[in-house]
Amino acid sequence: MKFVKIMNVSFLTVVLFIALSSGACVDTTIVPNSDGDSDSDSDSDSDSDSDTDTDTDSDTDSDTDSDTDSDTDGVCGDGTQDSDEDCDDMGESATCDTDCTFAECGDGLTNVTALEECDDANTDHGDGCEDCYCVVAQSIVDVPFTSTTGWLATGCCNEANYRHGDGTTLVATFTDTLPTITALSALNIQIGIRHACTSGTSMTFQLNGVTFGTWGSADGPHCACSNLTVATASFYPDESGYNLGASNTISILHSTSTQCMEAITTVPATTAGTAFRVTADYTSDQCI
Ligand SMILES: [Ca+2]
Ligand SMILES: [Ca+2]
Ligand SMILES: [Ca+2]
Ligand SMILES: [Ca+2]
Repeated sequence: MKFVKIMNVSFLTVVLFIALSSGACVDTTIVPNSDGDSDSDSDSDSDSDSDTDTDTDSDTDSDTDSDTDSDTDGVCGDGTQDSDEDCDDMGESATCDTDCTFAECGDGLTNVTALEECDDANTDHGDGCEDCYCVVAQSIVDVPFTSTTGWLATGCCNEANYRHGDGTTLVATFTDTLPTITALSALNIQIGIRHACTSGTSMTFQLNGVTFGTWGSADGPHCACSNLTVATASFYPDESGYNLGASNTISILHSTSTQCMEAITTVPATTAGTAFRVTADYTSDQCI
């Protein structure tokens, strides 16, 4: 057999040599085949391979992870940690929340077993809930004389900054600035009082129309132009009448007198011109 193959190759080689050396015309023009491209295969793309590779990787791997486990789509609270749960302790635990997420401060879910008193979903301080502990925060609003109407600054007893006393009502308005996510727990309104002159005269203080305190001639400094005493009257009005985060009105109803009458002045230890200091204690509404 080897001898036959050798003979056949030698014979073809001789024939080809004779043809070339004899000047026979060899047509080298590429003739398009019927598929329209210029290669010599019979498919219709223009590359020259004929997809004869021996790729045998026809997805015959043994992947069997097609959800054949016993996952029941995560029922939180069944005691089994499913694939979509951080944990599942069949309720609240020191490390797991009732929604089957880890217990973390700041996730908005108060987990008392994890010693969280509150969780307002932020890391802010001064809003009543800090690091998941309830903290009474305090807001101080100084209400200046400039926001009032009807004040008199001169006249009898003008050593007081402002005075009145003719039976009219003086009004001061201010807007509370407390965070809206909080709840008011206590309210104190301080007023600097210089005079409550003449026996029987008095001032009646109202918050949004509700009386929260009075100050009369028997309560403190009296009408004497040389009397420089200033008293700080502190009142604790019912906080339910306070407009959290909104406008509030403090009114002073004066009694009538023909003499030097009532006067208020700057609240001691505050910025000059502060007619009222409103101190509000508040805490997270989650702590109420
Ligand atoms: Ca579960
Ligand atoms: Ca959580
Ligand atoms: Ca939490
Ligand atoms: Ca906070």
